Amino acid sequence: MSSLTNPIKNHPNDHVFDLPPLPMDAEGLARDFKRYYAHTFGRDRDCQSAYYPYKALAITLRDRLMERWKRTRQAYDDAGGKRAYYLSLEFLMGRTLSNAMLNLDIDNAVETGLYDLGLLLEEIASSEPDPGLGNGGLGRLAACFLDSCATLQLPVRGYGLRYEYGMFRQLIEGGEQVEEPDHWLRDGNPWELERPEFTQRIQFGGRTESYRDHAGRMAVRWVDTHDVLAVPYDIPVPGYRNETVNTLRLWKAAATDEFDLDEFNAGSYPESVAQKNAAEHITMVLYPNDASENGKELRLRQQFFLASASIKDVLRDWIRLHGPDFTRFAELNCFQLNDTHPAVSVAELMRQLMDEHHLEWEAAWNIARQTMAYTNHTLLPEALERWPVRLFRQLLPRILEIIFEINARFLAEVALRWPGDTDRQRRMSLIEEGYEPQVRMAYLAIVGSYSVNGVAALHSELLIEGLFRDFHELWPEKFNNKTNGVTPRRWLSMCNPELHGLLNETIGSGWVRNLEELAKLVPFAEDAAFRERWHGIKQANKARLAEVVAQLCRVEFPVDALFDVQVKRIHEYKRQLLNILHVIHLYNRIKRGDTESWTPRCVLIGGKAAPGYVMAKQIIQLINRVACVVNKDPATAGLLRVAFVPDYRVSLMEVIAPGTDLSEQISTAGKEASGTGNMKFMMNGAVTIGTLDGANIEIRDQVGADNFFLFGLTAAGVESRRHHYDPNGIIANDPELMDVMNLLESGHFNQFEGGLFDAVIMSIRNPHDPWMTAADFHGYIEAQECAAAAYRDRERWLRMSVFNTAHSGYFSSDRTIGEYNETIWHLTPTPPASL
Ligand code: 26W
Repeated sequence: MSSLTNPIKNHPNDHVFDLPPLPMDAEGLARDFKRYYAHTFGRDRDCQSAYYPYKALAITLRDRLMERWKRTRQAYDDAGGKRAYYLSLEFLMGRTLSNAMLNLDIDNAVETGLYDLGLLLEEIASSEPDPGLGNGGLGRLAACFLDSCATLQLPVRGYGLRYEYGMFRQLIEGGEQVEEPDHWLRDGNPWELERPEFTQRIQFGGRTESYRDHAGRMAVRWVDTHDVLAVPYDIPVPGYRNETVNTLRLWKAAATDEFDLDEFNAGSYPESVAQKNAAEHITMVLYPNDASENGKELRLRQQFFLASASIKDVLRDWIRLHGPDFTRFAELNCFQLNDTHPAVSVAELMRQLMDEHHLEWEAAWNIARQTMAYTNHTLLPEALERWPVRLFRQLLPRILEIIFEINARFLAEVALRWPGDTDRQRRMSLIEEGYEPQVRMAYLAIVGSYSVNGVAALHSELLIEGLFRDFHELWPEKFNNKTNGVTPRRWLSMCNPELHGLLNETIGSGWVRNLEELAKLVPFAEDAAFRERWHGIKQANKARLAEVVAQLCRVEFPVDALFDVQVKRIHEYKRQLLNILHVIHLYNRIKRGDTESWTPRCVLIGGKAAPGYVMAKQIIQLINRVACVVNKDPATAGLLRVAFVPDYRVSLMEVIAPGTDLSEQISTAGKEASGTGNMKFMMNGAVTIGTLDGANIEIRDQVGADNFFLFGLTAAGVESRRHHYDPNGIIANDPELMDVMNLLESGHFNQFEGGLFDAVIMSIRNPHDPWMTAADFHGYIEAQECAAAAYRDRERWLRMSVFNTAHSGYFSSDRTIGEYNETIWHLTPTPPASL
């Protein structure tokens, strides 16, 4: 590549780049669309597939993004201000097309232009694959954050991996989860731009040796490595109607052109080609584990691959703009680590600065700990990443040396502060000793960062009182909270256009950028005509959801029923089991004729279980068996329906959130770091039934206790109950729970398959049940009864619904990102020159 001269670069003037702005009106858009459809893709009216219209439209829009993208880059370079990098193994972006049209403010023009050609935009948009490059909340949060950074015109770049296979597709067969690979890139991705010119070389394996550098100083080099190329693919991230287009840069692994000479000379040509293949496996597949680490070597390779490539990219850019002088680097750069997944970056930044750019330890360390910031997303001990020292030594020997050195210096600091407290040194060490010593990635992240944050007020509190207590004692100023948020563009404007319209008409359009303006809705809750329109929109959204449920689950959801929804990853701590116990309780009531002043209810549950998480998979099966029994029993007609929606993902949530009445947020208190689905439901006018956990607490504070159905133990209550938790006593003393357990234990939902749900049942009866499902059952069914009663009073419910939307302003990710910027990043908003 470098041996060729670039004919454009050497052109005597810049006019090759001077292009008139592209038209943004219906006619101009339709013209480009037709040209791409006919001339680029060679299709005509006989083509049956909606896929080519989608591709033609995508490229039409991408051209518009491209002009703004270049100007945004230019503005950031010209300003020379500080930049931030969001490092994440997951970005759950969802579909791009509708979001790009909304943010470019051409949704109406496109719709008109296509309509004139006899095409339906909605049909075209729904043929876009939904890229699932994330597991759940953490990955989707990263995507919402990028949207807000672009909308606030902050110079922030996302760095991630371009997985060939995203999150598996979930099929339900005979009530059980079956996983199917998701080859989302098969037909290409029109939104990405390959940038081979910025390819980086990443080292693995080998050994280290010391040598004297040109100045006679001792230095270390990492040699005999097996290298892999990292090729960047850029995805445009448009801000909301502001001309800014930021970048998400995803790395793909590619083999180098070299052969393993030893193998080659030994005559094993096929083996040496196969090795190249292995290099490309690094970015083949997303690990589908949510909240449990499994210590696989390939996963550590992915983490280092992301860290090394991204840091090299940033340092290359730095040298391009500032030359090889790093004195101002920390002042002008910062890295936000999305959980510990990219935490190896701390050591990798040190390595590059010392071994490749010849800085001394002290200088490199000062840069690392002034540029790295770490966000924790979970308190669950099983989700805390630890890597065997053995694995590090084999895969990343130089990185291990650096981690040992960081640890030695850190423990000396601890010893200085608490002389003789060896127990504390052992507790705080980056290395957990034992039969198989492990590197504690969270501790590496804390020691190497200037900021450590949790994702909701309670979560941040629990972190400093528990998991990170010792570190908080040492460095209290490092710790802070940033309550999560979600982007109102995707999660209100785009997914609920009817409500968007009503809001604009009622309070103006400022709320899209400044969500706190939704508070102006409060007085309208008292306006009966307004409530009627609110109701009409909700019912239309429920009808749209009911259609999807009918199609995917073969279950009819009548729109007058209460739509009660829980969608999220399946995990014991999230307690989908508690939800289904309530369903069984309602079924029992129906069977015993206890249906006076009944509220018809449709219960929808969805979510994926990690493929190796046996209990979560059984819970899915139980939900499906209960649904089957309930739905086909004539006694439940018009009273109760239950469905499990397969393959829950971003594009499904875009239909589910607007059509939901009651949002289920029922985790064991102290276990859900924040939750973000809870915020999407609230914005769309659902009322929450929930525990005092994560951001639920702040949701309730905002909307008021009267507009939230609260139940259950507090986080402190859960911990104090542990010592004397007696689920069997609770069951024996609660006739309704007893009835539920009896029906479950009788095998009513697993006829002819004795014992199928024994493990699930035993977990409820286990005195060591960490999730204390039985403890919260009674409170839960009482709160459900309150919700049912509230729903029967239509005007009361509508007021609650309006209040929920009206008080959701705090949960905009614009607010969250504003706080990250105010207290951690300190970036200057930098608008591009307009076209
Ligand atoms: C090592 C594998 C692994 C993978 C994912 C460990 C841990 C995770 C996380 C727990 C993932 C996650 O999605 N956490 C969620 O992050 C959201 C955004 O902050 C929060 O809203 C959720 O409460 C939290 O569970």
